[in-house]
Amino acid sequence: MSTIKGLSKSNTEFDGSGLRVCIIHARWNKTVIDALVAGAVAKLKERGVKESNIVIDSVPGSFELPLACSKVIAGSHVQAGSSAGDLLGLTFGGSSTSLSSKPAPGSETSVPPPTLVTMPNAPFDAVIAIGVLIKGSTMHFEYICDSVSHALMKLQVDTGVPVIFGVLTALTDDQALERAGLGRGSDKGHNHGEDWGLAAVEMGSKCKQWIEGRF
Ligand code: RBF
Repeated sequence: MSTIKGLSKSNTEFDGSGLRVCIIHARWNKTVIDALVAGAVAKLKERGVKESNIVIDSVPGSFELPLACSKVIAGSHVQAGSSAGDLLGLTFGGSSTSLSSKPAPGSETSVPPPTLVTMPNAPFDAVIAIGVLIKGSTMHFEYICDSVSHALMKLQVDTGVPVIFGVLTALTDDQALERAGLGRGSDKGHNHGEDWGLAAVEMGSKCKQWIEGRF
């Protein structure tokens, strides 16, 4: 049966080429997280956001997302104001892969050296918070869902920086998989990470316009 639910397409294709976006994701439920992050990145790039202007970092779980988003928003403003950074053209830790300064113990990946990029020091125009909460047998799910969603909303209203709500709150593993386009049945579902990438470009562009009094 068809449904009336869901996101309708915008009439405008927003241009992300002048935007800088940060993705912060939790590491719980990694299979689903990886697909959602990939979906978000694909749509950011499709809308023209440069790879060097996509910063990605992780936190342990969804409960850590609001604080992390708050700190990266603040840090990007500090970075934007830092004249040394301006002169050197330093990135916020590399480019579109990681903010982390050290490779994980035992990992062979090292953080690339600072590189010259087009827009290295601009404050983030949008932040995407990605987490996957799957209901268990205790009350953790309810507490984390409630506090994280409220904190992320408060953060975007307080800072004026769009914080995209990329937190899946699923009752079962299958619900989570389907919302990342990984469904185990014939219907694979839809990758909501793609919607979050598009939402970041739309909200980042619109907020830039609105703040200048252009409507
Ligand atoms: N974090 C998630 O991102 N998704 C989860 O489904 C999730 N479930 C949790 C269940 C329990 C019982 C606990 C203790 C933590 C869970 N967390 C989950 C981690 C949580 O977001 C946070 O990282 C930790 O509580 C440390 O602050």
